[in-house]
Amino acid sequence: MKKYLLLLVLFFGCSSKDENILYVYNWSDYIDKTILADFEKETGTKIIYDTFSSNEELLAKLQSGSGGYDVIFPSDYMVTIMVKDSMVEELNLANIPNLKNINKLFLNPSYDPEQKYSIPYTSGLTGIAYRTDLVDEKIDSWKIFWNSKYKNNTMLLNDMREVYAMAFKILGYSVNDTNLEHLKEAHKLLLDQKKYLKKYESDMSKDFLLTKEVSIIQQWVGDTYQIMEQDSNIAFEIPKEGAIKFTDNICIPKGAKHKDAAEKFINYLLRPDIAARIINVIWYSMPNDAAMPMVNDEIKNDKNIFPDDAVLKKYEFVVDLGEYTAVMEKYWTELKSY
Ligand code: N2P
Repeated sequence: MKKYLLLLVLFFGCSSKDENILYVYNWSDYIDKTILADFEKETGTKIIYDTFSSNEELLAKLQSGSGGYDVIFPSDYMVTIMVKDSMVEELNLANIPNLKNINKLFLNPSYDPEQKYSIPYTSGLTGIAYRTDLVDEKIDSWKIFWNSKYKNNTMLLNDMREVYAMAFKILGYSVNDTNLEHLKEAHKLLLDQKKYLKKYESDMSKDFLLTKEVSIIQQWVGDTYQIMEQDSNIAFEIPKEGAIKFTDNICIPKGAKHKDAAEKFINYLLRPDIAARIINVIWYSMPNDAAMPMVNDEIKNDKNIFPDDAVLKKYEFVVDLGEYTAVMEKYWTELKSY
């Protein structure tokens, strides 16, 4: 009898301890970390924070059943996939009143028309980051990655959709093209590029650029601005062919153990002062109107972070390709192993 009592005490003891924990899984370099400590102080909820570097990595982690996350940050097309596969919880918007701070243009997006599963977090686009002290020509095209001068001196994102999007755009196709002949053409182009590629890498490529181990990388806008802050010889260009633009979102995975705390955290991230702090550190735009007066001018006035319509027109949102994704994955695996 005593033994059972002990087990019972242990069980409830553990679970009540776990009550005050929130498991957050976000992209790398995508928050002001001091905000996590502030949330912990304000609410008494401890945050366990973990990062990923592509939507596909996030999907695989969730599909493997590991992680036990309460809050995740999928991009637009990944929300489509997760909703379709019942991988995300319906949100209780009554617990997220700060949604009122979000710009109306970002509400009810095509991937979540009833705003049931996702809250917009950031938006941005992909471009070319490079070292002005190692590159002495004008960069305005993705084709620079095929210039033999930069042999072994380039890195592309370790991200299937981004890499094929770049090749598709050079060839004049959509980033969401599903014609197999076009995919083969893009694949051939990318196989040829491998001669000049050091590595497919999303997070660490910034460090390689900082240490001059590479001179040109494919990178997202805010991540590039984060290192431009550290080194004035780093610049960012929008390629004339265009590429991917995205909205990243906040969701709660199906079966999350701390849904209330997760919604409290989401609401916290939408608080104007908190959102402004995030923008000022990560250099990505957030569709939070109320935060804008607190955002640094150099960010607010930057045309790469807040692009105008002419730029946005060249860029495309990724959409879920359904079963065709597996076809692209086959080519991607070959490209990486070649
Ligand atoms: C965060 C990069 C996220 C941009 N470091 C791609 N959704």
